[in-house]
Amino acid sequence: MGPRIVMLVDLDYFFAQCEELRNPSIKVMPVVVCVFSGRTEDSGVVSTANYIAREYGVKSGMPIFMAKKKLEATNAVFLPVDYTFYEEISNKVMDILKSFADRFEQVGIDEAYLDVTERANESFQKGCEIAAQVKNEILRLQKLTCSIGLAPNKLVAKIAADTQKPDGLTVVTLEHAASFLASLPVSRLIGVGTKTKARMQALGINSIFELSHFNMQRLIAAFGKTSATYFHNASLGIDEEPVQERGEASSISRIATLQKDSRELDFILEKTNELCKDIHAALTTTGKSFKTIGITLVTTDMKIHTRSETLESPTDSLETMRRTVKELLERFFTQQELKARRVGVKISNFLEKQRNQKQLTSFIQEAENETSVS
Ligand code: DCP
Ligand code: CA
Ligand code: CA
Repeated sequence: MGPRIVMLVDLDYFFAQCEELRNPSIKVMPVVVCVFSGRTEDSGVVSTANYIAREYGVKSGMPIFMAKKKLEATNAVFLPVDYTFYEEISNKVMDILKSFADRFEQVGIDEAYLDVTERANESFQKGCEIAAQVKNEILRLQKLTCSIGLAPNKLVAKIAADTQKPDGLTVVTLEHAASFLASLPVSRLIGVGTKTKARMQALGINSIFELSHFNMQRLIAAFGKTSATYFHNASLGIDEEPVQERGEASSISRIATLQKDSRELDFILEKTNELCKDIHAALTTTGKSFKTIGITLVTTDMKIHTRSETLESPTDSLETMRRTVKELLERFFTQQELKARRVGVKISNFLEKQRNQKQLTSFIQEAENETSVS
């Protein structure tokens, strides 16, 4: 069997592009979509901005007042987020994408992986043609531009899509995957966040090339076997994760009432840690792993708040569940002054447990054996 043909399709400056769709006259101006927190007129952060606004240095996550300063001398438009509208458009685009895929996996409101190996007859050339058709259809039917990465796997497809934006199509074949990645910083790999990046830097690893040549024993000593193996394989552009439909709308959740209303993290964690343990026990019987972890908080005013986090890769780890819940709670209580009355934890987005890591390891061993024979 030849290499797979996988694409990642990501819509360009999505929320802002949706706003342009609704009001095409703003297309020629800097457009900034904002999450207004309501405290003062300008408090809150930038959700996203169109590429005209980005030329002035405006970015997702930036405080609104800072974006306003950068765009002071322009006719910039600042608009509030309208998730319902964006979701409606997202659903229509996802339906189009599904029609092009043997296998389809949505990974966010504005992006999805498509496995097109079969319909491309395993031809990368044909895969490129399909990618071009996808771009045309989204433009024709929804008047939206997107950027696509086409590669032998999800890992490389995602990075490829990010290299040319907006309206890009970046193709990386199996033969070129490792050299394509080599010059990029390690932070471009999924799973290398700020902390991991700093730890790698301390080991003298900055580029993906350096990571790929780093002594395996030392890498294991620093990150543990599972992560080290993942990083090593990723640095070579090896990734066997299948493109797969998200698990049915199933989830496991538990909720409990606190002994007293509280916003004290340690007190609340005692309860959520118990809930996590229960959920984990239930999960174990399914033999599945999960990608999304959510919390529900019923506050003293009886309002229900939910927050969730989707991980880069599936896990069945109780520790990860607890850690993520802790992070979500911390974030919630820094944003809100309310006390919690009831707390709940939910995991969802289930996937069958995969044997990838093993497959990857044996792949590497085979490769090493070959070298030692020659
Ligand atoms: N988003 C957000 N806050 C962030 C990042 C993203 O609210 N810190 C929202 C707004 C984006 C959408 O998610 O439009 C998709 O995020 P992307 O990272 O794909 O960014 P964009 O689509 O906006 O831009 P790009 O053209 O770089 O993909
Ligand atoms: Ca996008
Ligand atoms: Ca995206």
